[in-house]
Amino acid sequence: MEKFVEGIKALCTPDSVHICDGSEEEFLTLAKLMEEKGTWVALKKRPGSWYARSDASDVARVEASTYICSHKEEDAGPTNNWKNPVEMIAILEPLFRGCMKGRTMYIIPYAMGPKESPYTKFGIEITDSPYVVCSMRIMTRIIPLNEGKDYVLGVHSVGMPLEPLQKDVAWPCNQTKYIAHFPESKEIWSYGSGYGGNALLGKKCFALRIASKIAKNEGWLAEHMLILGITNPQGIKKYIAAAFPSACGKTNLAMLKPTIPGWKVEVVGDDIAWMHFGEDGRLYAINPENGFFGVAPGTSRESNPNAMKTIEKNTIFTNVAMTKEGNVWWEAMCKEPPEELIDWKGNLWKKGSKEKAAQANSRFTVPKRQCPIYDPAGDKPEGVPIEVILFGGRRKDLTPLVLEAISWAQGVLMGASITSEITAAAEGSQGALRQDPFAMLPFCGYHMGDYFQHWLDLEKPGRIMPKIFSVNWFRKNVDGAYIWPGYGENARVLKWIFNRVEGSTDGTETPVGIVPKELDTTGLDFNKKEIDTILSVDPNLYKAECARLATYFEDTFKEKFPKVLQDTLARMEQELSSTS
Ligand code: O2Y
Ligand code: MN
Repeated sequence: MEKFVEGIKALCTPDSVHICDGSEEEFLTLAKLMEEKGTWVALKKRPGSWYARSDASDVARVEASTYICSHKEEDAGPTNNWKNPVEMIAILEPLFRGCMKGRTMYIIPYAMGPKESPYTKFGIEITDSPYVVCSMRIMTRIIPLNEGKDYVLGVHSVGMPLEPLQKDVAWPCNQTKYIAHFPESKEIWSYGSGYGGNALLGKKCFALRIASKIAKNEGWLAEHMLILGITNPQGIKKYIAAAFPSACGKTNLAMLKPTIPGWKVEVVGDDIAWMHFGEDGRLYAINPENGFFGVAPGTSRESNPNAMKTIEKNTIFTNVAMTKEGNVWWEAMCKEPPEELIDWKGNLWKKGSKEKAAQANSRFTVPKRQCPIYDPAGDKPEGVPIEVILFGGRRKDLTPLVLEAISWAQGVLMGASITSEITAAAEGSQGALRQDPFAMLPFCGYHMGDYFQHWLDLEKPGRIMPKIFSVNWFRKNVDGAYIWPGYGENARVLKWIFNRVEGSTDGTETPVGIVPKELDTTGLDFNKKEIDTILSVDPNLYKAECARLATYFEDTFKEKFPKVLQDTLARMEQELSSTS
């Protein structure tokens, strides 16, 4: 570790070096520094909260510039960009040479996972961005330098050295961007972006891309999953881990406020789960993160009242809009926007404007313990026992509201088959289908065919496997309106799932899984025929879907697509043929 830090210092030639301690004093010093530079604005209406506006070109993950650098191309697989590590270092070294001139190099030692957990892992992030230091203080646990071991080593630079007397900009970054992962040496090199998952290396880079490879080697799982606890009116509690592609309401589900009496949800995590089998054969999950980095637009008292309470204080807001009074605003936060705002680009915005006031990927960064429904068991070193794994997608037709896998293999196939319709017109072909196996497509640090096999191999004698379900909140009727009300009403679906695990409710077996015989819809104003439709399986439509999926798997993963999954899919297709 010392050698890495010394090497990076010699390469990047910063003006000064600061070893971070994660203290409040350090946070405030850096916050003031950023305030002076115009990077941060203190939010008068939210105690301890800050507002940041990024460069307009630096607003999201950069998948095209994200690489897995393994010695063999096959180890990165068809769904990752690949470069040989030697070649990648030859590209990166010249970019990093002198890149921190005129800046301070911050060394952040951090832990991913609860204190004293055997599953916690450690990282060092070297960065020249004070925004990253302050964000990492929320999203990870900053530790003394000598506390951790086996560090995943990371270096991040905004890629904008300063000449003497050169004035800095509010959001330094570089048009050239690289997010390079070296799973074999457990290193991360990130250049050119100061934003989110590109720059906060503990999150997607470490906790998913590097950790997924470590997990494969060590026999556990590093997943793009929320973790929630659900308690029934009798006081029985169960834990669910759930994978959804982006823009499918993961944070809303993690912080769900049930509409059905007597049911309670508590949140452990909203994005990442590390899961290990315990000696008792059960699967235990920890959330390696310490905070939430949630999407702001769409978050409201209706969609996610718990998130709204969580972000009342001590929150960093990035790329939302700001009010004259020193508060924040974003689309769908409330029915009526203020008359005037400063939009995410720093321009005056007036009510009725066609432009969005907040950037679509604008974010809040907030300590997880501020959430009113944060689960105290979320900090248990051994983690929480997972009884249910949920896979979700976004389909306007075909996939039922909820479906239970009949076997572990069928459940793994459900994860591998996650499909989402592209929603934003800006992304191009609206409505087109995007495959996102296990919601891990951008985050799996090795060959996804091997990843499927790893999931299959988890089932072993003596293990109590969680039950696997798929859900789809997004079915539409002929008029294009959502059939299922969603949000807090999703608790009704969780209730059915809970009761299936308890063995206290029935289902109807179909070739593609088990659908509810009955769902608690008491008090819901709904069209019975439409609800019946979304609770059933159309064999003809599903047959076509099986054929579509078979082609996708064969074309993408070729001989690495596990035979067990091929056979499971073929059997489903056959059974559908005999029922249609
Ligand atoms: O990584 C980013 O900067 C934006 S994307 C993101 C952020 C937090 C949690 N999840 C995601 C995601 O794309 O899954
Ligand atoms: Mn995510």
